[in-house]
Amino acid sequence: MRTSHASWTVLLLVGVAAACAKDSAQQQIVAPGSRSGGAPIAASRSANGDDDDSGENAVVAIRDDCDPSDPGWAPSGGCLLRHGDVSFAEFGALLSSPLSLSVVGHPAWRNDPSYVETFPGRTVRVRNEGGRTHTFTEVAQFGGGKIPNPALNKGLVTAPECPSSVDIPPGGSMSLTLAAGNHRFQCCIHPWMRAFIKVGSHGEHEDG
Ligand SMILES: [Cu+2]
Repeated sequence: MRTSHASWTVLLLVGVAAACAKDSAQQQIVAPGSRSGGAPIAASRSANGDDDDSGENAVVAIRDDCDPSDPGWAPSGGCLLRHGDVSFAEFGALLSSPLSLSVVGHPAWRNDPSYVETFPGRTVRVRNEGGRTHTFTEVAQFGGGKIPNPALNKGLVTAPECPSSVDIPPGGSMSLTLAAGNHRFQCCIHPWMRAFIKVGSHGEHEDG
């Protein structure tokens, strides 16, 4: 157990090193259950009850709602939630709509919040609170993911950042320190899971 955990961490660090080489963002991914990756998300958010203006770091939760009692999830990694209400069949049915040319995706698979405003020097903490593996990958433009399943990527061109994206397993987390500007993130497995992080250039909100 110790060995597999250690090797998993090394794998992540290699991936992070590769990602850092080409991104302006600094990121650090923490394996599930490790000391620095545990509790702190809820705690940091509720520490003084304020929002971004307080000087606190921002938090994004990656969420899904897979039903762990549904064996349909097993062939693709299972569902590690304790409680969840979405069957594999329902997930599949929500991938598309007859009224859309591109993938729609189940709305329970999402980043929460999907729009964050923060400031340079503050950390954005991202944690996979779902029961499935996800990625939180910075892309120049939103696009398709890395899984060779047409249903997951219908109508989308693969984002070039996705093939080398780093998986975040359930319970895993990462920290981002972003330069000023706008940053697009998406899941490279479920490409409708998007987030937009706006890093202002000043220490406080401007008018307007
Ligand atoms: Cu995902």
